[in-house]
Amino acid sequence: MTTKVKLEMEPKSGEVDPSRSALLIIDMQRDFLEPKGFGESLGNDVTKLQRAIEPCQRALKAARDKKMLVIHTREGHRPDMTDVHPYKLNKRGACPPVIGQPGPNGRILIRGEPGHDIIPQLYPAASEPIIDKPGKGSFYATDLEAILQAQSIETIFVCGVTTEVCVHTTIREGNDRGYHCIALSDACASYFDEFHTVALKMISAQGGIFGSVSSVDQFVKSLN
Ligand code: TIU
Repeated sequence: MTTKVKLEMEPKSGEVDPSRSALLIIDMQRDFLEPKGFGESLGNDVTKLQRAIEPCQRALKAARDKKMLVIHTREGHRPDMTDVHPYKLNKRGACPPVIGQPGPNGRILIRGEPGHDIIPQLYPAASEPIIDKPGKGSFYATDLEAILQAQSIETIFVCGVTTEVCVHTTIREGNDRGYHCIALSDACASYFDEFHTVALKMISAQGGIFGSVSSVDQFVKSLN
């Protein structure tokens, strides 16, 4: 038997089944949130992303308390970099190559390096799957869909960074695969304030063209 709960969300509030829901925490990695990592090397102010940490912690606690499936993702590449395509590596010369360069947290965006790992504040429990992804979307070249199908998931609560890049790409991919993707607005963050705002609007516009938008408070309230 399923027990659905009410959730306030845009564009239309409704019911979700926590037992068929997952919390997906996107790329809360040191390389995006701490100085001298990937994000800062691209010219960004990493403190803007740190705003999502506390809301993500609250969402994570609520999901863990409810025994909801929690999945973490990390963007990154093999140490030999054979899975980095030329466009991603140097963007046709638009900026110097960053991936694989040495930094204080190891080689940037390379699996196994300290900077590639998830920040301590949101560190995955041993039982929580971690998806290592080479791209922006969490479905591309990963086994995320196999996990969601095996666990009978129909709704994905999405948080993490950055709103308009990896969060958005993942929500678009999830929507096309038939999942109801719900962004938790305050638990997402961008290096660009205006992109964060517009990216969230784009999800719920047109009757929820890509999914829905809710907040951590509403998520926690729905689970209590
Ligand atoms: N640069 C940027 O905004 N984001 C990324 O490169 N990856 C993610 O969003 N995780």
